[in-house]
Amino acid sequence: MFLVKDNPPEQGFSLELVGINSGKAMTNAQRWIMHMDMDAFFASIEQMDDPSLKGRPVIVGGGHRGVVSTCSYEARRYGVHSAMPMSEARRLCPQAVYVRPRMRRYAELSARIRELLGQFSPLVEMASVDEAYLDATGLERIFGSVERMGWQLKRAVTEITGGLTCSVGIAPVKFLAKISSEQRKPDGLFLLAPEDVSAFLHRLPVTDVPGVGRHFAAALSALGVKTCGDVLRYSEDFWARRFGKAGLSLWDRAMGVDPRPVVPWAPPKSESAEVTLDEDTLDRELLCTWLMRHAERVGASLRRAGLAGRTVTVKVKYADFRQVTRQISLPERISSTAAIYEAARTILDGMELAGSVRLIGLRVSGFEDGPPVRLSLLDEEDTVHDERRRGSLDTAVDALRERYGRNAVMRGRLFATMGGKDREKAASQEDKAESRRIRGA
Ligand code: DCP
Ligand code: MG
Repeated sequence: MFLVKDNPPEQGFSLELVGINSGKAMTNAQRWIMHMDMDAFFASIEQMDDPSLKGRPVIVGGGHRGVVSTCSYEARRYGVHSAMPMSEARRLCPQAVYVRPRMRRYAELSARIRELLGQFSPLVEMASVDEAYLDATGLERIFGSVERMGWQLKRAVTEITGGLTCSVGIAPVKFLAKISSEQRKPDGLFLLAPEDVSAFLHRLPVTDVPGVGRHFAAALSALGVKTCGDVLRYSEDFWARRFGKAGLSLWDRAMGVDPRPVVPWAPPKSESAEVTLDEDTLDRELLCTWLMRHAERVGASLRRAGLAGRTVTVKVKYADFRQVTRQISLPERISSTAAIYEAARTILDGMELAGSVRLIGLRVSGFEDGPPVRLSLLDEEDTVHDERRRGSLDTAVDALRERYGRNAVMRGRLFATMGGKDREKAASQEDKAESRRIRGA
C-alpha cells in the first residue's frame, strides 16, 4: 500500500478484497471506479523540468507530424488544442514557448505513475500514457471513503512525479468515471454518487459520451437528441433497430449502464512488424532491407518497454497467399536493432523462396525476467564488446529520432536500398504505429 504519512489507512488489504471482481463476496457493495488523468501531461512536464516555463503558454508538438501534441492551460486560453496544426497554433499564440516532445521522459513518468497506482488498487488499467482506471470497490474500508482515497491518490501522484497534478473522477461505472475526471480539471476531484447519476445523465450532452463521434452526433441531433435524457424518450428497441450496436450502447450509457470491467495492464507477449509490398518480389536484398526496417521498429518498441526476447521469427507470405514462418531461439535475450536484424537475416538466408513474396514480417518473442543480453552467434568477448557498442548506437538513434522525428535517422542499408516510395511507405507505417502508441492502444 502507498502510505500517506499524515493520513494512515485504517487497515491493510483484507482477504475479502481479493475477489473484488468475482461478483460473489461483494454483491452488496457499491461498485466504484476511479479515473485519473494527468493535467496537460506533456506540457506540465516541460514546465516542471524548466521552471522558467511555469505560468507561460507552452505548446508541445512539431516533429514529423507537424501537429500540437498538447499545450499548457495558459495556451488553451488562446484556443490552442491537441491535434491542431502547429502553423495554426503559431497564429493563435505566437508568444508561446514551443517545445519538441521528449517521449522518453514522458514514458518514464508514466511508468512511475503506473507503479504508484498499483499500490492503491489491485486492479489498475492504464488507458493511455497519462490516464488510468482503478477499481475502487471496497477500498473505502481502507481509505475511510472513496473520496479520501481520491485525494490521497492525487497527493501521491504529485509527490511521486515531483510536482505534476492530475484530476480524478469517481463514479459507479467506467464511462461516468472518465466524464467525472473532466468535470473539475485541472487539479480537481469530482465524485458522482449513485443517487446523482440519473440527474447528471439527464443533462449530459450525448457528445460527452465516449464513442459518440461527429457523424453519430449529427444523426442524433437530427432526431432532436442532444442529451442522455433525450435518448430515453425513444425506446431501447428503437435505438437497436435504428443504429444497431452503437444505438444499444448509447441506450445503455443513457441508463447509466457500463458493464466494462477494469482490465489490468499485461505486458505484451511479442513485438512484431510486417509489410505487404507494393509489388511481389524475389529480390532478397529488398526483403533484407525490410527486415532491417522491421528490426528498427521492433527493437525500438522493445527498448522503450524495457523488454528483450529470445525468439526471432520471420514470416513470409507468397503471391499465392501461402504463408511460412521460421524461427530461431537464441541462447540469450536481445533488444538491439543489429542483433534482431542479424537473427532475422540468418533465418531469411536459410530459407528457400518458393515464389515471389507479397508480405514479409518479423517478430520477437520469448520475454523473460532478467536483464537483456545479446545474440551469441559471436564468441563471448566479441558479444559483450559488440553489444555495448550496439546498445549505445541504439540509444543514440532512439534519442535522435525522438527529437527530430522517426525519419531523421536512417541506417545506411535503408538509405542505400530503399526507394522513395518504399521509404514513404515505411514512414507512414511508423506514423500509424506511433499514433496507436500515443493513444495507448
Ligand atoms: N497527446 C498527443 N496527441 C493528441 C492527444 C494527446 O500527443 N492528439 C499526448 C499529449 C498529452 C497526452 O497525450 O499530454 C495526454 O493526453 P490528454 O488528452 O490527457 O491531454 P493532456 O493531459 O495534455 O491535457 P488534459 O489536462 O486535458 O488531460
Ligand atoms: Mg491528460
